[in-house]
Amino acid sequence: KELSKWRPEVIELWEKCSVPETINKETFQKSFIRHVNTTLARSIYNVDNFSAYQATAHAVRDRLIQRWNETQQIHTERDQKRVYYLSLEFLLGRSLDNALLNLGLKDSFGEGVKELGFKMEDILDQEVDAALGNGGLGRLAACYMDSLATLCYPAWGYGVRYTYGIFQQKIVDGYQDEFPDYWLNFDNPWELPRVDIVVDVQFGGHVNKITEGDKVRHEWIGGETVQAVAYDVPIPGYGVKNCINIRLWNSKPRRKFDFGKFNAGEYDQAVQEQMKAEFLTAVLYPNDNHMVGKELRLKQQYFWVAASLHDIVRRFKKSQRDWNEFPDQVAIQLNDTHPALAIVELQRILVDEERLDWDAAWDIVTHTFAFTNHTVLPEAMEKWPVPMISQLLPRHIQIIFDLNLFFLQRVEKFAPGDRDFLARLSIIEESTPQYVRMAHLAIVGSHRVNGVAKLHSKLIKETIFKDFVKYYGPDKFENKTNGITPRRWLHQANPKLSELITETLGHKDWLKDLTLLKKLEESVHDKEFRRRWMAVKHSNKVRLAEYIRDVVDVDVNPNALFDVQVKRIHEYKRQFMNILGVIHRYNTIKSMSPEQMRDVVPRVVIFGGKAAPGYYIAKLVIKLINSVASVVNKDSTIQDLLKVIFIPDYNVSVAEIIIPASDISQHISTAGTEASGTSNMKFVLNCGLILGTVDGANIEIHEEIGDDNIFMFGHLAEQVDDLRYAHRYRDVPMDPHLDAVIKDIESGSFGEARIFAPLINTLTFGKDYYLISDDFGSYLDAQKLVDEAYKKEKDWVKKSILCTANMGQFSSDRAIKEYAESIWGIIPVKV
Ligand code: T68
Repeated sequence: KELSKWRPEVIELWEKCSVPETINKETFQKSFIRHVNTTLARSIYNVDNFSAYQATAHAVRDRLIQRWNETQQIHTERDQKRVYYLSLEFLLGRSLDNALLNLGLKDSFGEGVKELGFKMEDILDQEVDAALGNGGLGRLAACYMDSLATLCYPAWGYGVRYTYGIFQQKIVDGYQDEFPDYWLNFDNPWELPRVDIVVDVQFGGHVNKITEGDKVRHEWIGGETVQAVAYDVPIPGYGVKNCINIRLWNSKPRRKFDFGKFNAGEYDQAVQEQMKAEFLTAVLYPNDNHMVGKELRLKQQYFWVAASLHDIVRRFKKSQRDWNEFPDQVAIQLNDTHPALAIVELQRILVDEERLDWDAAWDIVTHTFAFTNHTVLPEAMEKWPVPMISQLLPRHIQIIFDLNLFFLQRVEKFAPGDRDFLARLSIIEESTPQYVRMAHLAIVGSHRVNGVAKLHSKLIKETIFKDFVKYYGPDKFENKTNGITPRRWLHQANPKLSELITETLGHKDWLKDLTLLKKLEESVHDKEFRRRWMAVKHSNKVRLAEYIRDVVDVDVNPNALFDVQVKRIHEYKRQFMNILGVIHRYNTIKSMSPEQMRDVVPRVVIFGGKAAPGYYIAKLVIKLINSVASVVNKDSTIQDLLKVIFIPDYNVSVAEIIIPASDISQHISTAGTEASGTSNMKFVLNCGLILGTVDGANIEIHEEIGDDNIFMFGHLAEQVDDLRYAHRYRDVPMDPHLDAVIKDIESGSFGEARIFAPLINTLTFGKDYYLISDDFGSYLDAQKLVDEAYKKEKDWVKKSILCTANMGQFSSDRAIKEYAESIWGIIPVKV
């Protein structure tokens, strides 16, 4: 129909000209030079590495756009059910290397730039990370996009285009300092601005109640309007032509300028309102696993949800289907509760705008949404004050109360007279002021709820969502253990290991079916293979040692055991326990005779991670690590047997250097607190062993790789309540080794003791909520086992091989297939 307006010869010409050119070294070079000359307006006389990066990126982008277009066309033509992944965070990292590998262009482009006088590594190094996320949750969304594209599912991501990503961390005098991440400073070749796709989003105003015959309807007249502009980020699949889309929304003032104010001489105020609109998507809130009740955050959430739903509904309406087919065409996944307002927004659109009756609309809504929970920590549970929502979204708060009323009426029938049960399930917390519990809203509005690892999914059913399980029955609640993409986290981050695996298995299919790694087990008895495996690890350690020298100016020995803990700094993740263990190790070595020292395995203990800017205790942990590092690293009496490194500004690109170089990594959260963890998977896939607690995905990794290849310690989740109770109400003696370490800090061995007093108080006056004292003994024992095992080199390499070989389950491809089949009901559409 659309084509009929063109004459046949025009269509023919169009088709002739749009045949994609073949891609090889020569066509790449032409495209590179054309972009230098035209896109960058430079010439051979002034191309530096950065311009070379830009030109290469643009050459790749041209190809991505072709694939993106084809994919969108075919998905539109087929009009099959799509999944929309709503995530307030996408932690994508760099794109160039990933795109080259996924498109299979790495070799030809590498040669191409070399002939033009550049090194591919230098070019890749120019790219700044897209860091639109805090940690695990945002990175998970990025891995899932990679798998959705690779598995050819019809899928879109929806997020926010923050002007500032997660802050940059610098260490000044041992303390964390934050700097803005203005990542869009230079042009971003990985986004396609869609200036024509603009959605008006309203806030505030009032609601009109309109009576028509015996019917009442509501009309929301917004007070303030902000525009959402779409920026599309193409995500190429690996080894397929499919290229999916993440649509990020940017806020912008409405084109309409308040000339009334302007003419009244209030020019500055008129401009200020415009600027306020731009500020809406300016910054990513830098807190992970912690709720911050800022009004601007709530505004961000609604802005993004409203723009995304408008887009989704518009796409659905093009097919002119009946509304009750909506859930057959659309699945929406809520990545945590951040997009939970989408449930209310869809109900509002269906009832107020499309004039469906309430129950029919609610049936559509609940069959459309599914919700992933990522935490059981109480301080992370989102709840918003009713007065704040009322002011910002007056119609939505009415809908929330109505939804809650009808929901509680059903619950009342289920448990007549049980008022406590009703109060516990209610979407509204009856405090002063009242709060809206977003997790409750997400559960009530979804047909499926899932946790992110087996233990976590069990815990949510037994604790925070226990009453909902009683009401809905257990089938609404599922487990979907997280996964990681092997393309970025092995092939790209660890090219040497990837090559060795491909050579050994005789194919690259393992990159699409990670369970094929199992066959590596057969090679553990091959001495030459083991030698090469070790050599790869060693060269990755050399690469990290060079990086460490560059960023913190400390020399570390690549033959030492590299012991790594990199993740957001949080009390529940217990970096504090790690550094206390380091002090214990340091004091033990210091008390040794030269003879005894000969038997010690040299260690480099590496930390990295950001603390939320307002998280005082977490920031003190960073200071303590750096204070210990500065004492230990210059103590010549310990003969380089111990080094402590804090790598600043941990992000996706830095992770790609650190992870392949680890011998042991630590995942030591208090049992029951880390929902899953995903870096644990990355480390083990990269043949690093782990030292961990019985928590999150550690448990399933343990099941897969076996007892001999992992170091587990500490109390179990089911013991935690009793232990906490004991700390609270009884005088529990502190672990003696821990006591000695604390006394050492208090004596000023690592700088002024008073600095660390608040930190130490968390163990004493704070009643050791994270049970460091309870686990310290078994932690030190496990560390001893690590040292002993590392001395047996041959066995260690075998363990390391078995780690990689048994990680097949933890591919994000497996996770995405599970979501697609049991929650979304979508099928692949291959381009
Ligand atoms: C993480 N959560 C979990 N949250 O902590 C981790 N929170 O165990 C899990 O593996 C991962 O999610 C993926 O499932 C987060 O990363 C956040 O970053 C976050 C951000 C904003 C508000 C609350």
